[in-house]
Amino acid sequence: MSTRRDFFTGAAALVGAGLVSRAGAATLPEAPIMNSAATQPPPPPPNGRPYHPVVTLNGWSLPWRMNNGVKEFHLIAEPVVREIAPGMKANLWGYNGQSPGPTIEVVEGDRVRIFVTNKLPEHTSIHWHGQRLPNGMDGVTGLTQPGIQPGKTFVYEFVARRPGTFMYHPHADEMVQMAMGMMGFWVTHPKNPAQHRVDRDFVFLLNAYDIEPGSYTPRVNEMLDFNIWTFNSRAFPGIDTMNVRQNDRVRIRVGNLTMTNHPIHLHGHEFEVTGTDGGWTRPESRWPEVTTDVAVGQMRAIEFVASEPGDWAFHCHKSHHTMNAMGHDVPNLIGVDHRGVAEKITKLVPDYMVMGEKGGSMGDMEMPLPDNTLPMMTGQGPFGGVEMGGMFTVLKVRKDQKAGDYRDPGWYKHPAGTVAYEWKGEAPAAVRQQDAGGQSMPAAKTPEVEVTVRKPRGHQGHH
Ligand SMILES: [Cu+2]
Repeated sequence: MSTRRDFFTGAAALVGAGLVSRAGAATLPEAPIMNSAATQPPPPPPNGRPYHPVVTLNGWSLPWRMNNGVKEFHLIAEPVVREIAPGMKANLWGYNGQSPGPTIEVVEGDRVRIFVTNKLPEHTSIHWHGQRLPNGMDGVTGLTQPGIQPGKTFVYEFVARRPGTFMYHPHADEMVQMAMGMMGFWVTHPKNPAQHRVDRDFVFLLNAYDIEPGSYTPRVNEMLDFNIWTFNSRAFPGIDTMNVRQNDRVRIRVGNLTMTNHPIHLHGHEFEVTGTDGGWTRPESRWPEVTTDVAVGQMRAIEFVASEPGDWAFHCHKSHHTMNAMGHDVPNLIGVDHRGVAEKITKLVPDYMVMGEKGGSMGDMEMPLPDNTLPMMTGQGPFGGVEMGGMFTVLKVRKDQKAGDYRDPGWYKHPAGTVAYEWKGEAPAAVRQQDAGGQSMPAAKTPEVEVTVRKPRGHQGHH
């Protein structure tokens, strides 16, 4: 983490805006910036009421300054470069060096003052999604405040009345600003740290971008057809794993600021939805799930005891959301013998790619990719290609992971005899299904075809 030291040289001009003195502060609080997309383990709160910090997946929590009992934060809305995964960077808009912005953590009853400096080329505002606050602090441009013009700093101040999980995002030129990645997480911890206590508390936002393969900047006029699906603006294998100790009580809070719903699925464990952005669910209202849908603008907190050791997949269950760009516009050719056909189709469909007629494992396809483009499905596991991209990561449950240790323990070492294995005995005689007339159905033939692959030239069909 680095501190924006040069900020203070510009502070005088911002003080001159006349908004700071109204908040009773002589100077603006420092605006720390983050220059890494790696998960930053949570620091314990240095002052104020105690709480058990959350871990933002591939993110960080914003430090504050205590000023006469008020927690002061400084967010800077600005263009950032976010690494989506090794091999791909995106020009996004965010806060304090990253997109999404830093997580803000406060405690129920805290008085909070947030300075928001706009370094974007257009006006912005911040809406504190889900909070109870004075109407004029709700951050809706035109309705509750004028837009924060470029170069200006606004102050939001309210008491964090309700404990729970919240998000923040602009309510100004929303389609552009959210498509560019302006969003962040907010957690208000309960005043009593023993309440809703868990051992590990992970948070992240779901976000989506439309970035043409080979380019760096999202198309912001996209309404539905996004091609980069991310947890906290990271795509697998760039998403950090969630590393826990066996029998830890684990909470994962997921907020959705994309334009579609995401059924979030955990392997190996059942969980309960214990919270929404409306608050904690009542225990008698909960039921077991292994997948929970997170609709647009919603947050879901799920909880479970991580009792099963192993490397458990955790992902969106829409299969095209676990793929990176170019996963669509590709015809299904399973069972198709395309000897000689590819050439004809290519004349009709210039970007046509031939996938294997045996299922076409895209993870193994060696396609020449434009610069700054992620393979569609990728990531290496201990048994080979994972063939995933996008919204996918792994929950690693280990007996010997120390409390408070979030380091990656490496791949799971399966006890002998607990891994699916190849049958090496004699194959049983094939039994054919009989049709209604008692005649034997012909077996499906697997044609032998050489699969050729064309380099995709773009993303036609989107315009
Ligand atoms: Cu999804």
